[in-house]
Amino acid sequence: MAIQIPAPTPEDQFSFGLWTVGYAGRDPFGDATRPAMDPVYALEQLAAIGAYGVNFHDDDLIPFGSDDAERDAIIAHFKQGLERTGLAVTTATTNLFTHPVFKDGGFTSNDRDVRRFAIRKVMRNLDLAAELGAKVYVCWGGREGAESGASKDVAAALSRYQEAFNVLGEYVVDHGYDLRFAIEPKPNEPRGDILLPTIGHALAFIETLDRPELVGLNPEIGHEEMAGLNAAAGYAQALWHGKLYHIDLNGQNGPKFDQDLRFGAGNVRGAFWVVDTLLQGGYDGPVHFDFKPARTESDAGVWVSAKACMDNYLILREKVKAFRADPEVADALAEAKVAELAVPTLAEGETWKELAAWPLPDVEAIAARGAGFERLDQLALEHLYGVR
Ligand SMILES: [Mn+2]
Repeated sequence: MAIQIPAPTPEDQFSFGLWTVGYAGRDPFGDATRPAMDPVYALEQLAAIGAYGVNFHDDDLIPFGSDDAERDAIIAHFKQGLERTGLAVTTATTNLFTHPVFKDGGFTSNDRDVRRFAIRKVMRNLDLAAELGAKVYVCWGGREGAESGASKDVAAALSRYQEAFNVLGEYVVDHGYDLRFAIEPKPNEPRGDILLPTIGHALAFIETLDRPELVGLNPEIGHEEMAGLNAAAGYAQALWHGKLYHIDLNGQNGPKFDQDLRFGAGNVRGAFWVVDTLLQGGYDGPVHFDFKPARTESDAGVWVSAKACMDNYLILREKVKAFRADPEVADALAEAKVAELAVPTLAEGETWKELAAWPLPDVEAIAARGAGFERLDQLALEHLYGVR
């Protein structure tokens, strides 16, 4: 039952970070297996495979330590590439993790000079992000954390994290930039334990900020699964809070190192439910793939795996739509009382007093009812396996 894979369209808003396709294959145990990639070459190849947009860390585009003349020349060259390829800059972010100065973090380093430098570095790239039309500014605090107990006062670190977002929120408002921040949670790696490790930690933190409306989430499938969490459920909660400002789709096989597999590889079943959650929840932002092409691959393999991210999303979207349109699924959903969960537990005007007076039903008879969830789930699997 082969399905026709749709071609990507601009409405799909598929985007890739320069650091994704540009990953040269360096890992903690081995050197780069591919040469450094020119950002403008990345734009050309992304346009050729049908991508809509591109993202970058400041240092992906402008090498750390470049002087103003070098910076201006790089930006001019990049803008020409954008114009030639028609790619949009959907998102930008800051590298607060590679340079040794950030070895104890950026916003939450114990060293105050580092914290001041980190905020300055973000402010400078916010200017470029706004100039290039980005609407979301991702903040992944990979170095914000610790390996040992006494070295990091977590409460103080959270206060400094809060301070950084308050200062940056003021910066964006004062400059009139149409930009919102998206925090990307991750449990560990590179730090032993990272601050704001899950969607839930980040959601609670955001509500403490001066401008909580300016800050949402950029959940990554792999990061949620590294923590043993259900990524689709996390996306659903972020949507429920109105905080799903951006998404990082990729693949992961359970709690282990951050694999950053192409989207759709790894936990396939989880990927199906992520796509379903995004469609059901009406997510309408960029669909960003934060993956690393395997270091076994040549340049040709990089573009095979990048295109596969989009293809796998489009394949899963077709399968999710077919699942949702299947009359047998509608019947199974009804049997499983899925819609009943949307009915408030108390009737309109009812209070605990009416509930206390409610004549109890036959609890044993209710307990004996089957939920019908297995039938519903098997229908989803049959769509996923391609036999329906
Ligand atoms: Mn990752």
